[in-house]
Amino acid sequence: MAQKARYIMIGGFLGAGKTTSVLKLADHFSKQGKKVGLITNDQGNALADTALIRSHGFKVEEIAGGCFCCRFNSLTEAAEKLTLKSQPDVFIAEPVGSCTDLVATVSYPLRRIYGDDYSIAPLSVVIDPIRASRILGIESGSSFSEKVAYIYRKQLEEADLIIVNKIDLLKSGQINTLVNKLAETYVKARILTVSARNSEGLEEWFSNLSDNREMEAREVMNIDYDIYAEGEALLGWYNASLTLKSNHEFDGNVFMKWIADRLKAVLNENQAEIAHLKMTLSPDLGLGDIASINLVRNDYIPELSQTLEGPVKSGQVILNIRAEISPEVIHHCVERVIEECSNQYPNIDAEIEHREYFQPGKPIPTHRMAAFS
Ligand SMILES: Nc1nc2c(ncn2[C@@H]2O[C@H](COP(=O)(O)OP(=O)(O)O)[C@@H](O)[C@H]2O)c(=O)[nH]1
Ligand SMILES: [Mg+2]
Repeated sequence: MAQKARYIMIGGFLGAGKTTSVLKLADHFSKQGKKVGLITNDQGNALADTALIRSHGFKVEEIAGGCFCCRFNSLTEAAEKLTLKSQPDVFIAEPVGSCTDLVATVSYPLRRIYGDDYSIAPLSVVIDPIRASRILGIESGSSFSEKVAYIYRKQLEEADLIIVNKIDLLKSGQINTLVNKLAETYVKARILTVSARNSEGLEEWFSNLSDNREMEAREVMNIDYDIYAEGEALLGWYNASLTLKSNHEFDGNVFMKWIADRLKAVLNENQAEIAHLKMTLSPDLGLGDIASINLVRNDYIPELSQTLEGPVKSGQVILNIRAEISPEVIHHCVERVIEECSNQYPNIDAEIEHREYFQPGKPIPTHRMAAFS
């Protein structure tokens, strides 16, 4: 019988560093000569992560309009499509950052129904250490309200591997305090510290995912779906794609930074707790390079994680914002910044092609199963 494909899920809250890690993991397997298929997921359409992953040359399928657990059949269809295209040895899936209960609704059903096709890796949950320290009460600073924090803690509770990411941002004392708190609270999880951006500590993590060992069977986590749904409904979701056209070449990196800085200021004015603001710019001409900018907390700066080498004349922007505030408020913030942009950059014509803003609906999983025996 042919070797089973490996199914790896990298979970974690919005902005934790899942996509950054997924790209590193995909590189890791590619270097070993393995074929990789990636699956992204969003509650809406037009996802910056998909554009980003594609720009790195990986095969990717996007499941739009709902989470993996509620669109389980789309997940297996996406894997089948990738199989038809390129027969991946490894599937790496990034679930929506506000999702939890993935073991019972995705891992176990995959194992039970498709166990002959896939071997299921342990579930990794990536965390931003500053966000986690606030949620766990180790540090003060603005944070989400209790029902959103409930989802965050449930994600940690079901993790086989808790990946404390971005350790480049912390002093070793702070890392130790966080790791100790996690270890005493989430006793079943293995805790690893990494910097996905700097490729620090990744080997140990990736070696835990690479062999063909099946994830351990555990009791299904208790979760209150009403609190989970209320927590998700406190989050505003905003996705847009815009076309940019200009008579003159302009610096796309400076342009992106200007927009992200203004969005941050306007969202802050409106007391939105920013979970993740992510924006990509794909020039129409060029070799497929794209710029990507991110903001993951109100008190941080928008960072360009990928920049364009040359100037741009036209292109496509994808803008994704997730924040604890009503989606209408996010919409008004974006409208205001686009209007300001037309004054700041009168030569650039920005036209919205697609736009949606909403609160995620109540999660209704396709399956919810106990561990395989
Ligand atoms: N300082 C630092 N930033 C990181 C690291 N990993 C990811 N990031 C940044 O965190 C932000 C969110 O990352 P992303 O991978 O999009 O998170 P996701 O929402 O969980 O997929 C981006 O600005 C990344 O560049 C890291 O190891 N160190
Ligand atoms: Mg992502």
